[in-house]
Amino acid sequence: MHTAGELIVASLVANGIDRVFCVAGESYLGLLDALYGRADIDTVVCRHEAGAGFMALADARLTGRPGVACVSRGPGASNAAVAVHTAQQDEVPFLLFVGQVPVRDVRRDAFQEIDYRQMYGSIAKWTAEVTDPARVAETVLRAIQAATTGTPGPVVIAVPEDVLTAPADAPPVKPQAAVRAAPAAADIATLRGFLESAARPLALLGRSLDRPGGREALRAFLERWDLPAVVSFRAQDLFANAHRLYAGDMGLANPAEQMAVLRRADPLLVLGARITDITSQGYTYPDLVRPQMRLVHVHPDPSVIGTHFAADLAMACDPQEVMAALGAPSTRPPRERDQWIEELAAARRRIATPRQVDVNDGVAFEEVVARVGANLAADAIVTVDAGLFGAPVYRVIPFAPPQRLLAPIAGAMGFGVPAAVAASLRAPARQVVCFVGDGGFLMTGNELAVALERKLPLKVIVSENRCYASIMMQQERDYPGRSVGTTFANPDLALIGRAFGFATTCIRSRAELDALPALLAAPGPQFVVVETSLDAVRPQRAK
Ligand SMILES: Cc1ncc(C[n+]2csc(CCOP(=O)(O)OP(=O)(O)O)c2C)c(N)n1
Repeated sequence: MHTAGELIVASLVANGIDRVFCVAGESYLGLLDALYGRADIDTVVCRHEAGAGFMALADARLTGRPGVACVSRGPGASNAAVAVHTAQQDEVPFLLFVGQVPVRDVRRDAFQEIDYRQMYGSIAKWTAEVTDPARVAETVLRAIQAATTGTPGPVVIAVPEDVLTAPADAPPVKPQAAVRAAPAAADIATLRGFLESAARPLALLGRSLDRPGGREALRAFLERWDLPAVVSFRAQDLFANAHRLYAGDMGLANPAEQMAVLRRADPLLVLGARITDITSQGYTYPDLVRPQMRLVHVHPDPSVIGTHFAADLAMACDPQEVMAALGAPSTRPPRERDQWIEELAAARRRIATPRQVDVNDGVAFEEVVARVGANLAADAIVTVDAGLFGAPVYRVIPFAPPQRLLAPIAGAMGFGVPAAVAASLRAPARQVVCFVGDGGFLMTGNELAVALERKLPLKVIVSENRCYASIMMQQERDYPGRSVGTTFANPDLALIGRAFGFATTCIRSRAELDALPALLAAPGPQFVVVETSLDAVRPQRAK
């Protein structure tokens, strides 16, 4: 006979989960105890529940399995909320286990009690509270299923402390077969017709392709069909950015000239992407609600098709199955296709070419990014926090699989460092580089303690400008001369890096950028503080 806590852990292990991220709490001692002495699951002790959650998300993106975090009730669960929201917007399978007050006290407003179904109601895919040990197995099965199917996302499982220690007489939950809907033959025939005759087709690639084998299948498919593609928001690592068919990304605000070209696409084949706010340029691309071109929307989750944009062909099925079913074209593409591909590439080249800006107040961070991008290992993992420093990462680094980009689609500050720690833990032999601003670094930089403890060789590049530049630049544009609430004083960041066991370098001038290739190639952990120019990103200057 085992306890419910032991049943949960055994079920996670049976489903391939080999790592959990946690901050301890008295409300889930029974779950912690079930992790005791297990060699098949690694318990990573984090310093803040946001960090634990972000680490679980990064781990999930690298493994394709749900990321798992365990946190305490009330305060712990509140700290973890940012990761739940990020998992929802980023489409990441995430299981958050929360210790709950004892069953007898549930809904009494007991010490640190929260009704998680209300708290997480609009940001989790599913929230469960298991008050009966006999229903633990069923809940874990449904939680994994909900987190991983359709549009993957976060599931919160609250378990009262006395349920965790109660006997639970059920075998561990075994993995469920994957749900993969195949396309209808008639839809494939229609889509073949669209693509074979199209002079200006365009694919828009999304996160459903971010899975083992997805990138390889995608590249082969695009090449077979001579089909140019843009990637959805922050999904640059789906397809080689230097490829002739890569037409760029849907970013925070694509230039009007590029959008004018993209607007002439026909058909637009949305492959495994949700057409979200940023990907659709604020619901303006394609035209709302009746797109100007033929729209084909392929997504495993029927609920994301036709939510804002009416599709001419709606295929609620697996995008990889669609690529396989399409096979190869039976005719050569129309003659105009080459010219279209060149037009798309030219529009992107204008944005992606790194610029040199002469400034006197530090280093233009774009030059740091360009130098790092040119010196990344072929299988590097790049993590990015939210902030203005990150903008060039998406424009000028030519990502190519198996390189990975882990950046929060939800735009959550604090993601970068924990994501890098989790990535380095998962793949210690790969080069892991984290770009983070001084604002974001002081939110979750404390998770470098895990890097210290586990001797992780990650490279952290902090952009220091002593302000929330992303917001301050908008203030300067909209409220000239009235900056408030956006500047701050910093502690000695290099000293912080050293305190966490990192070799530390400060870069204050363009000439000092020459140190970067060796720092990136160094075997151990490196912490680089860049004195970042604000003049280089001020609104009146060329962006
Ligand atoms: C958790 C969170 N809080 C606030 C914001 C709003 N926000 C977006 S970018 C930004 C500034 C980031 O500052 P920093 O990390 O120093 O980078 P910089 O913009 O200066 O390059 C802020 C406050 C956010 N996205 N996430």
